[in-house]
Amino acid sequence: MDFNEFIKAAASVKPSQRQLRWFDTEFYAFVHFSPNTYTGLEWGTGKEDPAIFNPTEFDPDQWVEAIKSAGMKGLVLTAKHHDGFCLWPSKYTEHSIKNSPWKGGKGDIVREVAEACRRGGIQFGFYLSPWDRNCPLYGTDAYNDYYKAQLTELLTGYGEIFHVWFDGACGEGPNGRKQEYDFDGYIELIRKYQPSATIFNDHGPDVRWIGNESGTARTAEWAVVPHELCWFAEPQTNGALLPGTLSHMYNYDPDIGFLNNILYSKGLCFVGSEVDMSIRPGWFYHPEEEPHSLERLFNTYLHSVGGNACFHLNIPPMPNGRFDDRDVQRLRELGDKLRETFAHDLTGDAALTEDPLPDGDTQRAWILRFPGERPVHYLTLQEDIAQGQRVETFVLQQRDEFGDWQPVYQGTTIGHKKICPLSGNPVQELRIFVTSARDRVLLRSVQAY
Ligand code: OTN
Repeated sequence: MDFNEFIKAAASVKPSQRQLRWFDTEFYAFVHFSPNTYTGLEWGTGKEDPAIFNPTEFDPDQWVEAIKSAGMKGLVLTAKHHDGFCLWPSKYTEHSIKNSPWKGGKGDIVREVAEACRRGGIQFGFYLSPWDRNCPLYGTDAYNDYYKAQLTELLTGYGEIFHVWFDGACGEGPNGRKQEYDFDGYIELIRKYQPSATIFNDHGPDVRWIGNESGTARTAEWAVVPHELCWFAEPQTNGALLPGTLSHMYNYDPDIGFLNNILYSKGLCFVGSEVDMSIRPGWFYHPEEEPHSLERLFNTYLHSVGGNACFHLNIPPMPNGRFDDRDVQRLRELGDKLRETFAHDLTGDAALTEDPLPDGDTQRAWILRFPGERPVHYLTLQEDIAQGQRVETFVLQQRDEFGDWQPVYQGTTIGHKKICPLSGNPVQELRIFVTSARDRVLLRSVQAY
C-alpha cells in the first residue's frame, strides 16, 4: 500500500446509520440530577442518605420546554452518577429513590423524564456512571453483573433511547478500588436492546469526548480516527503506512485524525466527537453560580455544531426539581439568537455551480451566485459524510474591484458541518475553493445566512 492508497482508504471510512442520526441531532441537553443537587458536591461520596432527595416541585415538562426553546433535540439524564444513587427504582440496590421521601418512595424520575421527552417530541437518553462509590461490589467482577443488570433495566424499561453515556471519571486514586469494566458486555447489551442508540465513551464505539469540559472545540476536527484511540469502534482500514505506535493518544490531543497520526494507525474508524459543557461552572446546581453568558454559549455552538461535533449542554435542576429561571431565560435567549441567525437560508434563489480548476478537476471549487447582492453573515458547509470525511483545508473567496478572487475565510475540515463567519457585507458571489482533500469532495449542502 502506498501513500495515495492509504489516504484514499482513510477518505472512505464511513459512519453507521446511528452515527449519522446522532450527527443530525447536533444539539442536545445533559441533565445532572442526584443527591449532589442537595449536598452541593460535584462528586458525591456514595454515603448520602436517600432521605435528602425530595424534589417537591419536580417538573420535567418545564425542563423539556426550556430545552426545546434553545433548539435542543434530546435530553440525557444522569440516571446514576458517581454516588451510586439511582433515579429509578432499581431492583438491584436500595440506594435509590425507592428510599427517598419523593412520592413516598413510589416515584420513578427516569420514567417521568422519558415520558416528558416523548410528550415534548425530543429524544431521551441516559448517563449511567460506571464508577459507583456506593456499591460494595465495585472493584470486583461481580460489579459488572450488577452494572449490566441496571443497564438492562434502563435499556428495556423506558422506551426508545437515543444516546447512552459512559462517564470515564473515576476518583478512586492509586490506592482505591480497581474496577475492570466489561465495556464489551455493556456495548453488547445496548446493541441488543437499543440498536439505534449511540454510545458515548472516551474510546467509542460511536461518539468520543472532545477532550475538555470548557466547550473548546478543535479548529480541525476529524471523525475518522485511529482505532488505537477508539478501540471499541470497528476499524475500517487495515495496516499502517508507517511503523510506530499511537499508544500515547488521548481525547485531549489537538491533532486527533491528522495525517501525522493516522499514517501510524493500524486501523481507522469513524467516531465523531461531542462537546459537553455545563450552562454553569458546575455540573450540578449551586445557587451561588450564574449561567454562562449568551455570547459564550452562542460561540460554543458555532465552534461545536459548526465544527464537525455535537454540542451536549448541561442544565442542572434545583433541589425543588425545576430549572432555575435564570437558566430558562438564558436557554430562551440562546434559542432566539440561533433562530434569528439561522432561520433564513439565503441560497433559495442562488445558483451553486462547479468552477473547474485549470487541471480540469471539477470537485474542488464551486461558485455560489445570488441574483443580487446579499448580506452574508455565515456560510455553512456540509460534506456528505455518509461517504466519508475528505476536506482538509478550504478557502472562501469574494471578488475584489478588479474581479479577482480574494480570500475572506480560511477553513480547515468540514465534515458534518462547518459554520464560517463572514463580514455580512453585501456580496453577489462567493467561491468555495477546496485547497486540499483526501479524495473527491462530495458536498451535502451549502447554506448562507
Ligand atoms: O475530574 N474529572 O474527572 C474531570 C475534570 C475535568 C474534565 C473531565 C473530568 S472527568 C472526564 O469527563 C469526560 C466527560 O466530560 C470523560 O468522561 C472522561 O472520561 C472523564 O475522565
